Amino acid sequence: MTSSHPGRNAGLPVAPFGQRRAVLLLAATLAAALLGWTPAQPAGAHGQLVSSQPAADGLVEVMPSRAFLTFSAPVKEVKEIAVVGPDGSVANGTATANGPEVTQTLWSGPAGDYTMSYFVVSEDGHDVRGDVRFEVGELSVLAPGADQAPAPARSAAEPEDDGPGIAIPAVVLLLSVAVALVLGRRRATRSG
Ligand SMILES: [Cu+2]
Repeated sequence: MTSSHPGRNAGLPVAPFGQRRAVLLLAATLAAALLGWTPAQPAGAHGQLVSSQPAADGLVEVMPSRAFLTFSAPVKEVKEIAVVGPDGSVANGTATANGPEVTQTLWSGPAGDYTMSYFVVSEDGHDVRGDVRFEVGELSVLAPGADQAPAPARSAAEPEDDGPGIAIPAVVLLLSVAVALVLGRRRATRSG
């Protein structure tokens, strides 16, 4: 484009700047309207995995007969639920979706590490996929350090929550003791 070259435009009649800007704005607005531009409006909600059974990083003593996956939005279609362990796949048949919940029937499987991979289509038409890792086995059988493993311990002990509840009354108590001591001493000096 050479039209912006100052030498070529010099002699041409040019609309005042303000007027030109108004025309540009109007043109842009019309173009946007013609293109049907609107802020992206998904047809449905985009789902994410909210919880599962077996739970992520969880330990189950025996392989359950069914696995459940709960999403934050309805599942339109299940592409695949795979549950693979030490002896291969334990997925028994095709998974079914009921609203936001997906159910997969399972064969029994030996103790060990399992990965449940999900691939579903969310309400808004987007693919949602991921892995849930869990373990089948008895607590006593686990190697040392495994009892520090995530899910059960994490929900049981949340020390931060108790922090302020104890700390604030303690501070208040200390402050009142200090105030009482100061007042008491003042009163003592005044009377004595
Ligand atoms: Cu989406």
